[in-house]
Formats: sequence, C-alpha cells, structure tokens
Amino acid sequence: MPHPLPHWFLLGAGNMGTLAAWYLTRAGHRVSVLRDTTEPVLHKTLRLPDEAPNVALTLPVMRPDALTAPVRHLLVAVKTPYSQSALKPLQRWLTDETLVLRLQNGLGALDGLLPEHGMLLEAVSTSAVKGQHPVHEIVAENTTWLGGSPFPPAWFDALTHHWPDLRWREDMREPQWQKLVVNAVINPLTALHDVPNGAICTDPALRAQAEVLTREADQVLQSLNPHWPGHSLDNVLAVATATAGNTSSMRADRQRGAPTEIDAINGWLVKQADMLGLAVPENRKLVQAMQSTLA
Ligand code: KPL
Repeated sequence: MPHPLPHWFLLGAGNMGTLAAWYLTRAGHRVSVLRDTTEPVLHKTLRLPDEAPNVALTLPVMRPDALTAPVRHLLVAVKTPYSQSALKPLQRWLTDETLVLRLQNGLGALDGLLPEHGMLLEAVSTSAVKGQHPVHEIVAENTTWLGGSPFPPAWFDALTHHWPDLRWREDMREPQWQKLVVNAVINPLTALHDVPNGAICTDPALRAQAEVLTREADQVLQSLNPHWPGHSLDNVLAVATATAGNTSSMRADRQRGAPTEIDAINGWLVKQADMLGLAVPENRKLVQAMQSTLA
C-alpha cells in the first residue's frame, strides 16, 4: 500500500512559505494555511523567472481555533519574531507524532516551543523570492537542503521531482551555518545602511565590517565544531555579488517598520559566543543597533 501523501498545515504564507506550498501541491500534497482570518482561501500569484506564465495558487485557510484533531504535518515558515505567537494557539494539537518542518532564517527560533519528543526537520533554501502577499516573484530557484534525521520520510523521493534541486542531508549544520553567516553579514549591514546587497562588496567601509563580522562568526562556529572550514568571507561576498541589486529581507522589514530576524541570526551567534566565553563585539553591536532602531 503506498503511503498517503501528507496534509501540511502552513504557518506563514509569505515568500518562502508560498514557494514551498507551491512545490508541495505540485507533488500532490495538500497544503492548508493556518491563519486567524475569516477568509476561506488565499489566492496567490507566483511570478516565475524567464518570462514563464504566472502561476495562480489557491490555498485553503483554516483558523487555528477550528482545528479538531492533532496536526500531523506542520510547515513553519513564519518570520522568526512571530514563531511564538503563531505556535501558541496550536499547542494542544501538536504531539510527539507531529512532523514539523522549519523553513526559517536563523537558528533557535522554535527552541522550547515544540513537543519535547516531536520530530523536527529543518529546511535551508538558497532560492530567492521577493514581493508581498498576494504576488510573489521567484527570482531564482536554487538548492534547498532538507533533513536533520538519518532517513528521509517516505514522500521525499517523489517530492524531488517537483521541488527543484531538493537534497536530503542527515546533518543540516553545514548549510544552516553557511546561510547563517551570509545572513549575519548582509542582512543587518544592508538594513542599517539602507543599501542593496551589492554595497557589501563595493563600499570599502561595509566590506571591512563584513570581514570582521565573518571572522567572529567563523570563530564561534569553529569552537562549536572544529571541522567547520571557516573562510566564510568568500561565500558572503559571492552571495552579495550574485544578489547585488536585491533588498535583503532585513532591510525590507526595517523599511516597513516590521520586527526583524536579528535575534535569530546575529543574536544566536552572540548567545553561542557568550556560552563559549568568546568575544564577538561587532555582532553584539549590530544586534543592539538593530534593536534600538525599532525601540
Ligand atoms: O537570504 C537573504 C535575505 O535577504 O534574507 C540574502 C541571501 C541576503 C539575499 O537577500
């Protein structure tokens, strides 16, 4: 008997959540958005690269207080500052049987919010999507790593036919940490200086700051795992060059006056450094600077 395909409940139908929902529905999975609204469905438009025709995606919506049974598959794609408020109304419907898939920037945002013995898979996407509900523009479809446990779920192989360059990894630390360092440098610097990503390479002062931030991050990650290769600056500059004209997600949040993901990105690094007894003054300064811009 083939396994039935999952019915995912999605928290966060922003850019990345919508992209994931589209790939999952293409593979035959059901996806319902959990949201406190009276709208019965969300109508989305996905703009594709290379002038391919737009995709119309209709996602059913369910209010968290309308749930009547435990959630078996939960996709968490809310921005990290909203993790706690999004998960709170679901607490009684999350069990050790719930498979949670976390698709968020940064690290640690779900710590203490999920059932102690539940199953957590992590996803790291290097795809780029911009826009605002209901129109999401897919700028580039790149690798997504999914994993965090020795074996993939039964539905994984079939999903790779519908989710471009989807790869399984037992240990997610390397792609997570690579992305974390990129986000820890590009996001707060571009947000604080209100510049596009490319300025990290072209503005000598920002490039110098990027170098110090990256060195601090590599030192923390190397203390956590002596096999961490370090030398992350090359990757940071490569991403800044490849996305030179883009507005980082933190810059966009700051421009909107919305909470940013600084705590889950540089804040995570500072917390690890404190536990390890390492000094990370530049990262600490950025956390404080970002926090005071919203105060
Ligand atoms: O992931 C990003 C973000 O903006 O959050 C980068 C890679 C910096 C691209 O803008």
